[in-house]
Amino acid sequence: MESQLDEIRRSFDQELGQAREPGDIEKLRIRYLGRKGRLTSVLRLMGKLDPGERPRIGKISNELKAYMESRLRALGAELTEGKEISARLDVTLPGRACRRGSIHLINQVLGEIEDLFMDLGFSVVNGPEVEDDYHNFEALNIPPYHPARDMQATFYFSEKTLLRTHTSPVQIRIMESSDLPIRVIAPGKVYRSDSDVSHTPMFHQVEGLWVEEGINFSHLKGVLEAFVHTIFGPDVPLRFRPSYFPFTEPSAEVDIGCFICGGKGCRVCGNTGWLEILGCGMVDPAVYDYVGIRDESVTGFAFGLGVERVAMLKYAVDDIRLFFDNDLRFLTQFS
Ligand code: 2U9
Repeated sequence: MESQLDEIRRSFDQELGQAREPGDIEKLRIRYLGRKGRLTSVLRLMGKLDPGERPRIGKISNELKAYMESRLRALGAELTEGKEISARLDVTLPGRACRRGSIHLINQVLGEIEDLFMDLGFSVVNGPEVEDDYHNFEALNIPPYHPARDMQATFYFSEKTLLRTHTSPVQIRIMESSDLPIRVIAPGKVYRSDSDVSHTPMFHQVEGLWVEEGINFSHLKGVLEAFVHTIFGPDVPLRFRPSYFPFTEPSAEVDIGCFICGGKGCRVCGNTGWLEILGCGMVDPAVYDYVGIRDESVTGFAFGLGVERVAMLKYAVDDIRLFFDNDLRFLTQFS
C-alpha cells in the first residue's frame, strides 16, 4: 500500500506540472481527492490492512492528502491570478506615446540673446534675486527719496532687503570684485509690483555692461545694432532716442521700425512707426565712484531690455500674462 501511495504522489506531481489553467486544477482535485479519486480509493482499503500497520499508513496518507491540497491551492491561485492579469493586459496593443515638453518661449529667446552676446565676447554673469538697497539702488546713483525709486514699485522684505527690480545690482557686484576690462551680460528674473497686459510682477531682463578704457557711444551703437539685426532681422531699422536713467549719462532708448505697418503708423506703434525695445547709455561717472573705479580714462556703456517685451514683439504676442498661464495651447505653438 505504501508503494501505491508513492506512485500516486509521483503521478500527481507529474500531472500537476502539466496543469495550465484553473480548470486543470479542478480536474486534478477530482481525479485524486474526489469521491472516486485515486487517493480516496486507496484510503477505502485501509480497513483491510493489518491493524498494526494502520497508524503508520494512515499518517502517510494524511500527509499526502495535505500535500496535494496545498499544492493544488497554491497552483490554483497562481493560475487564476495570471489569467486575471492577462485578461486585463493586452500586450499586442500599441504603446501610448508620451507627450514631449519643449523649452518655454522666454527661455528660447533668452538663449538666443545670450548666444549673440557671447559671440560678441560678452560673459554671462548671475547674482542674487534677494538684494540689498545699496546694490539695487544706492550704488546705481539712486539715493534714498530719489523719485526713480517710485518708478519701480519695489517688493521689500525690510527697510534694507528687497527683491531686485532690475539685474543692474549684478553688474555693481561684478565691478566691485573684478579687474578691467569688464564685458558682461546679466540675464535673470526681476520683480516689480505691477500687473496688466504688458506688466507682470516677475519678468526677465538682460542687462549688458562693457567697461574699458576708450569705450564710447559708437561701441554702444554697434553692439545694439548687432543685437537688433540678429534678433529681429538684418533689414529692421533702429533709432536712438534721448532719454534719462539715473545710472547712465547720456542715456537713450532704442526703437525698431514697426513690423506691423512698416513704419507708416498703426495701432500697435501708436501711429509713430516705431516700437521701443530697450534702454541704454554711457555709465554715469557717479556709479564708478560707488564701486571704486578711479581711473578717469575708463569709460563704459550699459543697456537693459525686457525679455518678455522682445518675445512679444518678435512673436506678435499681445498679452504678457500668456507667458505665465502655462496653457499648452499657447506654449506648444513655440515648440
Ligand atoms: C550698471 C550701470 C548701468 C542698465 C540700463 C536701462 C538703461 C533700461 C529698462 C529696459 C526695459 C528696464 O526691463 S526694463 O523695464 N532698462 O532702460 N538699463 S541702462 O544700466 C546700468 C546697469 C548697471 C552698473
